[in-house]
Amino acid sequence: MKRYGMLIDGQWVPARSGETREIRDPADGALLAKVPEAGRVDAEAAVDAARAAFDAGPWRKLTAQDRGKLLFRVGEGIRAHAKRLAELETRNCGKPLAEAAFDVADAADCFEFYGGLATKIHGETMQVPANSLSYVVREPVGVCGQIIPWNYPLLMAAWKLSPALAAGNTAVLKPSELTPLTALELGRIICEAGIPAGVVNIVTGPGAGPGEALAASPQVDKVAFTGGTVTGRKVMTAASGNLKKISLELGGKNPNIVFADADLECAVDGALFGAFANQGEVCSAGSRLLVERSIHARLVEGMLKKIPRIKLGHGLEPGVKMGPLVSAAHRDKVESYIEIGVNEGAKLLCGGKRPKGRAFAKGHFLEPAIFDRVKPSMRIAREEIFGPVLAVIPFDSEDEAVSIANDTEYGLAAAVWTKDVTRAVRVISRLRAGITWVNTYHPTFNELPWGGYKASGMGRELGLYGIEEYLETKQVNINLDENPIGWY
Ligand code: TXE
Repeated sequence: MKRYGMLIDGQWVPARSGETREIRDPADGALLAKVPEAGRVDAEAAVDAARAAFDAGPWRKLTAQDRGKLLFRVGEGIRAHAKRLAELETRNCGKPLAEAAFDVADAADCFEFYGGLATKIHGETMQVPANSLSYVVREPVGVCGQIIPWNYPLLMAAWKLSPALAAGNTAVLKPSELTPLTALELGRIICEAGIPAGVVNIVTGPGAGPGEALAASPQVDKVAFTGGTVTGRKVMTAASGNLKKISLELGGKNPNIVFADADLECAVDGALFGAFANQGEVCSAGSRLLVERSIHARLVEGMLKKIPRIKLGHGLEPGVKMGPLVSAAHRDKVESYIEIGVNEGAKLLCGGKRPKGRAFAKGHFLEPAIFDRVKPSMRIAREEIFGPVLAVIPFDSEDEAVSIANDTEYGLAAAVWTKDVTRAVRVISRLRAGITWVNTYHPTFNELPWGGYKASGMGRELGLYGIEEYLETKQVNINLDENPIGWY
């Protein structure tokens, strides 16, 4: 069991209250670490440090090239500790080791992507109807409050910190209270890379208190949040106090649409992976499987044949494809949806139960569930469950598929499976979602914008679009007339 401090102004400190939180392995309940349980005052101290580092520290004087080099060093540091970080991620949030290892490499890539981008931030010169040299410069927004969830703890920290730092901001990162460990390890790597004190602060604690303080603080210029839609609304309301800039990445109820002409084997794989990767605890999970009626029976049969291959267990065990859910409370929530689905009249084809046996006794495991005969009006087809529960909805025509797909408050991701490229392009253009795939599900690239339409959030992360969220735009007008204006 390790004791962690949190990172404020370059120091590893306890909570002012002295309180700590136990961090446990969701697969077996083992005590992994104790971390400070920050309160509002700790978050405020971290904001003060980030404010001072932005307003008066050496950070703002660094060249973009130097900032870029520091980010590359962070990427290298992540790679140097990749194995340990992946194991820690698996222990803390439950995901299988292969998935954690992928996330760790992706986090390093993300720092490198934005390390490269630091030197490509530029403005432009404008012709204006006056004798003026007029140009536009891009500047950092300032102090960024960054609140992240528990499903991709290290990767979300990378998605938030790397564009903010590339753009020259300072940050206070608040990991989920359930999964702070890899973010704290990242803090260590960031310090070792030579990023000055106060530029990155990491506050561990719950939403109530430190999370709220970050969202509301008048000293914070921008808040970036990834999490549930209900919390996103609260963050947005709190952020309105000083009208801080805001970006939100929220939930989804994403349609994965399979047409009859799709390659069936690929579609079966894509449907399962879309729904059950990372235990289904993914905002972009393909949790609604829309299937053309003529292949419905064959697709379902194909999935049921493969479901036993999704081996449950501790994510560190070889061959395990699905770990536990993140917490007992979250499993309760997901189980309540199994009950809701059954009561609504959907047909539970498999899963939805706690697996039996000693290996599972102390973990928050749940067998992957597939519901058939789901109606678009049912709650299991409308609400984000955020667990291994797939709702299968048959359709008869392309128009009907599009209409069901778009009939949701969300608009994060969507996919289409078909061999007809014209249809693929046509359907994708009609889907109201920010992230779309054809004949695949889930690949995510640091180069491309990530974010949703409608209640799935606002703003975009990643790629060139992602850094925009961390930049202000300033116009500069240099008068080239030498005479007084003579207005009066
Ligand atoms: O998330 P929260 P929870 C969805 C998913 C899940 C549901 C609830 O459907 O079942 O949200 O999960 C911090 N002010 N997603 O409760 O509350 C909190 O400490 C400021 C989708 O775990 O959104 C954590 O750091 N911050 C999702 C972060 O917000 C607050 C990922 C996320 O927690 C706060 C996770 C407040 N008032 C859940 N309250 C995705 N989009 O990927 C909490 N927090």
